[in-house]
Amino acid sequence: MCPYELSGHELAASRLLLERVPSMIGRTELGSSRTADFISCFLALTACSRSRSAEQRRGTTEADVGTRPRSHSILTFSLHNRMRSTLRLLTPTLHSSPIRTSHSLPAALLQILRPTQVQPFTLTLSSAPIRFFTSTRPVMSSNGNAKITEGSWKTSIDKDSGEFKRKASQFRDWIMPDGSGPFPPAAGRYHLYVCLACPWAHRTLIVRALKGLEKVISVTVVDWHLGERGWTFTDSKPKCEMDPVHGFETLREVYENCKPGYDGNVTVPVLYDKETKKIVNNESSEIIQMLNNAFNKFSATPEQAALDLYPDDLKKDVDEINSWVYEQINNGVYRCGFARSQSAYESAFDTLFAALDRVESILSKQRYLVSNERITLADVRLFTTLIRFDTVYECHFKCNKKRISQYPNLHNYMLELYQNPAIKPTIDQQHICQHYYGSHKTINPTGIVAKGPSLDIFDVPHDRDKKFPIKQKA
Ligand SMILES: N[C@@H](CCC(=O)N[C@@H](CS)C(=O)NCC(=O)O)C(=O)O
Repeated sequence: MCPYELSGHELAASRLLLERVPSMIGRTELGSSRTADFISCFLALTACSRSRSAEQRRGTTEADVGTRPRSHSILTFSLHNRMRSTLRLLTPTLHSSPIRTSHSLPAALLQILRPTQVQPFTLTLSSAPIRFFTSTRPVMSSNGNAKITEGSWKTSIDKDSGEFKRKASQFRDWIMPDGSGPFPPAAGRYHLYVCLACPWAHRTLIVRALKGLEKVISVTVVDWHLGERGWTFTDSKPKCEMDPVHGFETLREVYENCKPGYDGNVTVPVLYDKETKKIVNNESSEIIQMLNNAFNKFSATPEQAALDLYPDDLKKDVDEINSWVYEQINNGVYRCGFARSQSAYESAFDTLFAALDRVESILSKQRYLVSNERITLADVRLFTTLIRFDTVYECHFKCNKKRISQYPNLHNYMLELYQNPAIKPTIDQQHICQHYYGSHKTINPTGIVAKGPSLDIFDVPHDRDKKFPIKQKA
């Protein structure tokens, strides 16, 4: 045990490294627990420069990082062998980084980790328990895994600015198209837990339908009401059912059954493996990539198998569009709705409507977001926000500068996607309205559900085929 101050050099290196986390997460070479691997590497890097001699002595990378005497925070971790090879690969980053200022831990950790949306409990590694202690009380889960239950990590609202900050998902395993890894593609093995109101879960239902995987991946729809117990199962509301896999009453139990002591957010969608009884992934942006390319041999038709919503030649453009559409539109409506200060709300509002103008401009020149010919994951991701906009976000989240129906191209684009025979059945207005107006008591204390128009208003002809006819391949 040799606690020490994290130096400016180490912090700067860590920050540099973490800036690269979002782009690294999508890559396969870091193994199945990519986020965990990466964060472990970050921690290792911060510690390694000081503990190299200890490493040599013990034959393992093991270090204690902390600040004293002010916060008495001690971070203890061990690194298993798989991490060590990655670490070696990344070590040059540490040495080439500039020296900046010194911070105290955990404030420094928060500062570094928060912009990347990586939560501290992503540190959890089954074979390498990580412990985190604070000066006030040790925080340990029952299985010895790391978690931080104090401070701003627990809340989605920034205390100073009143801004809403979405937390990162924690289950990030992958179903590989080639069958490698612990979760090979298979028909009937995987299950989706979704809420029909949730735009993130909706993405997964749309891709499942477009790819013809309805008979391959089963689905359970949770109760639209998000109450004190989180997501619950019911069989007394349309399209909902009790948990068919375990018979649990709440989704939290599914998380806890998979990871005892889990105390993070219990969110939908969840991609679940009925065979190993593990949550594979709870991050919609990754689940849709898996549905897009891992299950092609099980698609209902050859056309659906061939459909690629994230083709190699467009990947870069899809990623680029997603990066700002996510932050400014998908999450932007939530940043308006959940803001706790006028300035946070107005800033999110201005950003949102500037981004909608930007999308409108793109769609005035081509049929879909990244291509005139092909729908991609970028369209799926934008659509789930658009379809909720005029009926929920405008009123409930105060996104009321303009309606989508006032943007000619965006509106017609939305109509086209809405009328797609695979997409239409995935939309449920009752679930959408009941959930938002009924569940967010801080925004709508009466729980009165705005009656609004029915979705029939979207059953009018759109102009996209006339405006941007798709050239048939010879
Ligand atoms: N990053 C996640 C976000 C999922 C998410 O936040 N889902 C919301 C429903 S719209 C949820 O389950 N919230 C429950 C909670 O926060 O307690 C994803 O895209 O999968």
